[in-house]
Amino acid sequence: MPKVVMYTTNMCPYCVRAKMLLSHKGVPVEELNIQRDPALMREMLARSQRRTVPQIFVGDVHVGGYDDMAAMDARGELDPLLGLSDDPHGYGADASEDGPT
Ligand SMILES: N[C@@H](CCC(=O)N[C@@H](CS)C(=O)NCC(=O)O)C(=O)O
Repeated sequence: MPKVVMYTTNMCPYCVRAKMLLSHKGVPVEELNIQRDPALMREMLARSQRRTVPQIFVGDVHVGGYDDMAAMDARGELDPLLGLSDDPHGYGADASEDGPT
């Protein structure tokens, strides 16, 4: 499973929601709190080109904020990125049932 890094601040409802989503999937998150760390904030800006928190990275892939991650999850794209599934649309079981025509 690739490392998941999340830039956060102390009072951040979107960060809480993002951490809950990943926690429900059993994914460990390295949290980098930028609140009192200007160097870390510059790092987040440089890596994401965004100023809001959270900013989430799965390995080297910039997922974005909570909304971006939730949308990826709804499209079935998050689990494969996290290494939890390699069948993003869940076609595997149905496809084998259909068989060749
Ligand atoms: N759509 C973004 C919203 C993120 C957001 O608004 N975060 C707040 C903290 S919870 C923030 O960074 N506010 C500061 C700002 O908007 O400059 C997401 O889902 O991550």
